[in-house]
Amino acid sequence: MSRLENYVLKAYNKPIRECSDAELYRVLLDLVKDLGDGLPKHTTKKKLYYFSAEFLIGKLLSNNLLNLGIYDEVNNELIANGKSLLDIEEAENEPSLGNGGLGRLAACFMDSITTLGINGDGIGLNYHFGLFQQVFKHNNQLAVPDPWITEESWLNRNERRYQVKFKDYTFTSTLYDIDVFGYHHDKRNRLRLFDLESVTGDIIEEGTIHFDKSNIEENLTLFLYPDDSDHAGNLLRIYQQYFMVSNGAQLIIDEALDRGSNLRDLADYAVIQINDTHPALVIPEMVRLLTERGLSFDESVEIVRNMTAFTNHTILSEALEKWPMSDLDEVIPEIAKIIRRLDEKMKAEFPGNHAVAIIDGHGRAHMAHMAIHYGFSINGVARLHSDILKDTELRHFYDIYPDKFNNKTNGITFRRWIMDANPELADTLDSLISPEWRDTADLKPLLEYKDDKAVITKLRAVKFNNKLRLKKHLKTSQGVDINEHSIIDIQIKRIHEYKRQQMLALYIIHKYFDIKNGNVPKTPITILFGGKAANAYTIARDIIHMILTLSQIIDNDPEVSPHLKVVFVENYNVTHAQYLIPAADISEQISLASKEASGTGNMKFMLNGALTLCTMDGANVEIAERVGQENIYTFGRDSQDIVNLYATNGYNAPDYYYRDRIKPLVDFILSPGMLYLGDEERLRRLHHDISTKDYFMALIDLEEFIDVKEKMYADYEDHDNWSRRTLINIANAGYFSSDRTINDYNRDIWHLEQEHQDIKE
Ligand code: Z57
Repeated sequence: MSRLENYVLKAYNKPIRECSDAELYRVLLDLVKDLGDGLPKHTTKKKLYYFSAEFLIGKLLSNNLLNLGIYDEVNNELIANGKSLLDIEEAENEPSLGNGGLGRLAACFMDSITTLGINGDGIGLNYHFGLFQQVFKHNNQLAVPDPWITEESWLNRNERRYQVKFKDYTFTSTLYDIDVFGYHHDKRNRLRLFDLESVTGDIIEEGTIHFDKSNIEENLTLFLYPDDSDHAGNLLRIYQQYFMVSNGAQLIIDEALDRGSNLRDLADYAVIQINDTHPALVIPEMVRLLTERGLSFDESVEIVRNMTAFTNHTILSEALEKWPMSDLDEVIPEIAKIIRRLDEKMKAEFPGNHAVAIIDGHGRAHMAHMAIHYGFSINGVARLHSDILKDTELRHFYDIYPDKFNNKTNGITFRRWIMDANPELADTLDSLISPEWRDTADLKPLLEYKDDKAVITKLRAVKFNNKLRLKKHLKTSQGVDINEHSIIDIQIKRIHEYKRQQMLALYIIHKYFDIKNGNVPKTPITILFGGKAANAYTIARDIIHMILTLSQIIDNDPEVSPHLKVVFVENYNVTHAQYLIPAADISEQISLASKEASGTGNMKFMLNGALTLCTMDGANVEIAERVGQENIYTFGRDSQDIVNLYATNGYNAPDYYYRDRIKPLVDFILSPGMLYLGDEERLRRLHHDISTKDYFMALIDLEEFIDVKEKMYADYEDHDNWSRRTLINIANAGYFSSDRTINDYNRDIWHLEQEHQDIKE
């Protein structure tokens, strides 16, 4: 009897074929957890703690089966019994413990850390409602709570508990662990998600979330802040952050003591990576804990400095947290006191250098500044971004600490983003270049086939099948029909002015006019958007409204709808992404240069054989460098131009708005048809914003964008050459494996023992 049959029989006393999908899900959950429990533990002296407010892990069943190496075995047995793993995974809720790129990066990193055989856990919070679910109603985004935790889940209750002291409360935490498995490797790591038992969830209301300050006890881990590079500071956020880092720091000390540390040598036992500013309070908290255990302040500070490294993910100042000292005094006075001492200590060392102060002239504590002074490493997430940090945003820090600065270009895990999301492409690669790429991420051997007609045709067939799969998915998930023979053109990411979804919308208006004028495209075009807007971010919600209204106008127009379709995928998340990305022909990466620190969706599309349409921003620069100018479409002002324009106040939206090619497109937002179907207040506000302010300069690159899109659609008609260039993109994607990224972090920052080093690039 097979392992699975055995489990099913024990649980339900019947054969596999008589079980429901929900029953099989439960059995597989148990089976995987038991396998995990049987794996050996890491025994190394030093351990990594990756602190992050977000871990956007996605559904785990297939991914865990894949990493444990039993995916095929289980899948085949299910098929033989008339079941499907995909249907079974429908029973799993996607944990919504992240907003966007930063949270997803943390999830990819945990996979790679484990796959490389590094001893490292993730430290975070177990938000009961995670990020809100996005629902569209009257062409508007509504935010609905997402109670993702079910009775049986990947969360394992841990017996560890810690006391966390605030000014007005002392809480006892609880801890949930989620196992993280590495691909083909036997040692497991864990995500350690701290929680509070008293959190109930009663105070959630449809669409809005009420925060009653006197009720921290019931609110602390209730929800994830719906921000992405967009700031909504308040006391609850300080409560959450301190709760996370205090638990994490106590865990580090306990585990290090268990392994033989005497605390003076703590930096030999632990290294902390701070993912953006959200966990930066771990620095004063660790100082507090060490002084409480008898070490001097200065000694504690040096230990903490030697064990802490910081990653910056943005240059948008509103996302770089600055806490008013008065707020810190109100919530965590002891920590506020330590921050003041850290500030004094640093000011004594750099007298008069106001640019590098922790506490500024307005009494606000800059979390990034604290993390740079009191850590040993600061890195950006793509080469261009790291250069901008050194030359512009953090140049005063670079002047005093040049050796702390380094770059770690982001990456993505190939387990989820090709093996799980695009099995047909993965199998094709196996048969062409041998399955070795699954361990090495080396896809370069594929280049040998770039002129092989049969291979080109095969890649095209795989793409077509993925379009069919997406079609079916969109039909069941939101009742939308797309044409599987159309060009699939996708922009999926959080909605933000700097990412310029509004610019793509203006292009769609151009195309709409063009088709009305009789210029029908040879191949029909489907443009898909996906992404949530922070609910308090009005203009972002206006942009969603504009796109939804526009798509309705197109659907209603029989002259246009056979040639152009616009879909806004509702509630975009990791699960949707796994269907969308493999089906894409065109990857939209059109941020205003300098503003997108890296991007990681860009890498996923490339790996899945889409061609990129991009500005020279973030990691797009490195993608372009690898595939060569003939195999990517770039346009727009570069980051130097944009940085200069901001510095000199040199951009004036009306200069662009009044151009002949632009004005009619922007004015369409206020056309009778749009006003008839849409919400006048939203549309007027958006029109006014774009035509007068346009802070993120959607209009500056619009004409060039239109031209390059037309060229791209025209080039698509040469099918063989298009597919040949997708092959070149796939073949060069190896560098963007998060295994390479983590290998770099470990080599340059963490210096941990690493069991596996199969990385090629
Ligand atoms: C977030 O998702 C990112 C940066 C932030 O400061 C916050 Br808050 C959230 C993103 C960047 O915008 C992306 O460019 C980057 O690829 C991603 O973090 C991972 O580094």
